[in-house]
Amino acid sequence: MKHHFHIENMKCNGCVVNVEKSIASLPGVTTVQVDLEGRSAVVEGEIAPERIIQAISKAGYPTSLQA
Ligand SMILES: [Cu+2]
Repeated sequence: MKHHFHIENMKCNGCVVNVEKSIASLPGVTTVQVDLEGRSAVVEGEIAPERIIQAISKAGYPTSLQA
């Protein structure tokens, strides 16, 4: 399953690393691609998108599912 997210508040590559780490540490995630300029992320894996949203938001980046 591939999930697309819109992520607020990423300002530098450090933010990208934070977001990547918070997603990659979740069980079931196989690949993570974070786009700083596009303020978005694509995540592949067997995981509910709500869990990903929760993890990123908790790291300080308000996130929503992108259609
Ligand atoms: Cu930053």
